Amino acid sequence: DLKNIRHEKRKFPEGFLFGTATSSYQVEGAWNDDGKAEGIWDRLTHARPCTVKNCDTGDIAGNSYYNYKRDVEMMRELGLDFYRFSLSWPRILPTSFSDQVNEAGLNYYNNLINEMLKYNIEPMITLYHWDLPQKLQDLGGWTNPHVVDWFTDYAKIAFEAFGDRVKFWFTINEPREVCYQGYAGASMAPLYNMSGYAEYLCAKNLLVAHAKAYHLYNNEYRPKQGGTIGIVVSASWHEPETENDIVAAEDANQFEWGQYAHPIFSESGDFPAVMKERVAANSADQGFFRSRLPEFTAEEIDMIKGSSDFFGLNHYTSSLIVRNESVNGYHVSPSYYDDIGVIMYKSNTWEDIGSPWLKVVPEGFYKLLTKIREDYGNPTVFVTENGCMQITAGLEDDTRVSFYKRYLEAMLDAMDEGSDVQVYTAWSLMDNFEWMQGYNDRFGLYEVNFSIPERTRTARKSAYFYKELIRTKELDMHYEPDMSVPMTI
Ligand code: GBH
Repeated sequence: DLKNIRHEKRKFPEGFLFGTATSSYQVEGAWNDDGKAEGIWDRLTHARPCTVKNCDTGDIAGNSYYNYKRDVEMMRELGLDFYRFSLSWPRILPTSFSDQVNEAGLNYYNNLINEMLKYNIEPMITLYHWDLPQKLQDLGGWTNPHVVDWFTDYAKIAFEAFGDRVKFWFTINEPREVCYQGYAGASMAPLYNMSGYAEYLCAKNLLVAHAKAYHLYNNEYRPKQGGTIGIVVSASWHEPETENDIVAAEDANQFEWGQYAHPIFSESGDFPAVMKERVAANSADQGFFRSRLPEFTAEEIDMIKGSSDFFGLNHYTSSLIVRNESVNGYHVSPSYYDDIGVIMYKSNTWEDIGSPWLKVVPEGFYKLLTKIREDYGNPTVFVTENGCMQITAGLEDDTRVSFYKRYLEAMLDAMDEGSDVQVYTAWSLMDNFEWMQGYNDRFGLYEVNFSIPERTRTARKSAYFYKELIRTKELDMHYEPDMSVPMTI
């Protein structure tokens, strides 16, 4: 599968950082221990259990709340420079608001952070990776503009508690998934299913909340704590089906991730022009008095512009794009996809690893990094997630080793042409609760045995590969991990 190898071995630049990532709801478990409040994923998995594959829940997950020492041991085995994890808002703020802080929750994160620092592993914290307190959801969650205050109060508590030791902060993981999947679609908590409205309200509030938290850190904490902070955008590459679909593919890029990147990283700020035009035109045709896309004020545009020290990028796969203006009723109207006016699908020439959405398309990663460099003045990029799943259990994950080799090669190609990528993060350190796919889709460098209380973790072949990559700071396309050697620190 490693056709057309252009380089046998390639060095990473001096100072390049390698890590892995997880998120709180996906690994912690202990869903109501020690004063943790209910989050939107607790509610979804308990109240509508079988919307998730196999009726799985994150009640116990990998039990990292109790297994954090083993987790840090795995980081040491791999030789990670850093570990990116997220804080559970409902674990830290039992009332959702700033009046009470759960000491036990703070202790858990302090223990994890201190254990990592003992071994020189840099903690990187995501403030929000999808587990909103249920009480805030009852108030409308990200569609309520007051979420801006709720989020910045929570961020302040986190900067105060951990900022003396934590120098890398991510405000929000994947706004597109939060807003589209959670509020427009019914594929993530809270399953709002209000496409055409709710995702746009969410997008505006989320960007303002992010920017307020950024400026809070920048003004009050950076001077004394000296860290760096930004947002994490999920971006797929959108490839035109034919020459005729080049504009359509660009529209898809602008809606799907430009919606969040353009307000922050472009010169002009604000939502992308094409998005404002298309939603306004459709809204007028549909008889609305105003665009379904809310406007930012001039001050908001200014505040959001530049509010990220780096471009945090989660990238997995690509889609093919073909123009479809819905004249034949392909999309419900009004809806987000009706507003974009495209159909997205997967090329049958792309490598299939058993997932409907994740096809292996390394050249899409190269094209995406190139576009980010060209469109936004070559921002520093932190690749905050990249990886692939396996559907069946097992340690010999050759497909994943090949995935990593080829995506890393594509990333190095973009870096050779000037992309300023400084950080790479494998998703994930270990198997975890893969949202609507439950424990079916496994992304771990370490396998987790979910059928025994210990939740034992075992290194896969890809863990051996990643360890060697980090040890040598070199991508060797021919490296074949030897799993007969025990994994040690
Ligand atoms: C990331 O999202 C998340 O940050 C992380 O928590 C997650 O575990 C990881 O990816 C792996 O999925 O089934 O056709 O509706 C990645 C972006 C986009 C991936 C939507 C799942 C579902 C497509 N996600 N996609 S579909």
